[in-house]
Amino acid sequence: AQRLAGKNILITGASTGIGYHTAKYFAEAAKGDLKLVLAARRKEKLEALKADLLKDYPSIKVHIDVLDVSKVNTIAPFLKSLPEEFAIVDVLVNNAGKALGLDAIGSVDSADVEEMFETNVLGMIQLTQLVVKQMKERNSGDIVQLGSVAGRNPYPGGGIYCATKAALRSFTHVLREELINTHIRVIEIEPGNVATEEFSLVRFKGDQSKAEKVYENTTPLYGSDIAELILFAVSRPANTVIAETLVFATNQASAYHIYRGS
Ligand code: 8X3
Repeated sequence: AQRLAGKNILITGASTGIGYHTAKYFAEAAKGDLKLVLAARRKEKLEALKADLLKDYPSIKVHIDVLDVSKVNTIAPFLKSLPEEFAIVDVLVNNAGKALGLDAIGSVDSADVEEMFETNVLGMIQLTQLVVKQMKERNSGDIVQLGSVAGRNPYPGGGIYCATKAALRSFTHVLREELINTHIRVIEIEPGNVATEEFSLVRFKGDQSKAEKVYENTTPLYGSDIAELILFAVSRPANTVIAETLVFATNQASAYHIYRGS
């Protein structure tokens, strides 16, 4: 908690899933001695989360703002509009991301291709470029990248999503290389199957039964499990960087292999 004291944490995709739980875990660990910038597309969800956080930790400072990272040219104005006390980002959590469909290459809707690349890659790159600039000036900061097992084990039907996460992984490695002579830490978290409220629902465009099948007969990871890891990584001492973390549910061994009781 001491290591987080007073820090300003910017989380994208903060209204739900891993981002939402990360906001809660940081608030709890810092006992409210923290600043959170929570960005997502849905304002009502952010407002509810902010109210919740303030109820539990009256001393916490929370700034919420609507941001759709896929609209890349809105990212600079979003950063510029941060109130002064939130303007310096100590920890950037690049969490916003999505998978759409499981279509074979040749049949992937081109709007889906664009949406996945704009969200997972172009938006993430733009935000990182802008934030790393200020981190370099101060020679401090943490950048947490939400990768995926999909970036290491590409699977049939994941032609685009896996490519976005491989791109994130490559970009992240370059960033760590380039920042080698700084105090900035680059942390990549690569979850396997995580049952968040919406990941699979979004992938299957609202088809509840398809979404539920992903986690059927397994005990998956939950958003809170990944939030706990992000918190752990960020709260290591300054001489330690959790550079990569491939993390599975106990009954998963690769993107292709999940034990479902048979
Ligand atoms: C999410 C994990 O296996 O659906 O990044 O690609 S998977």
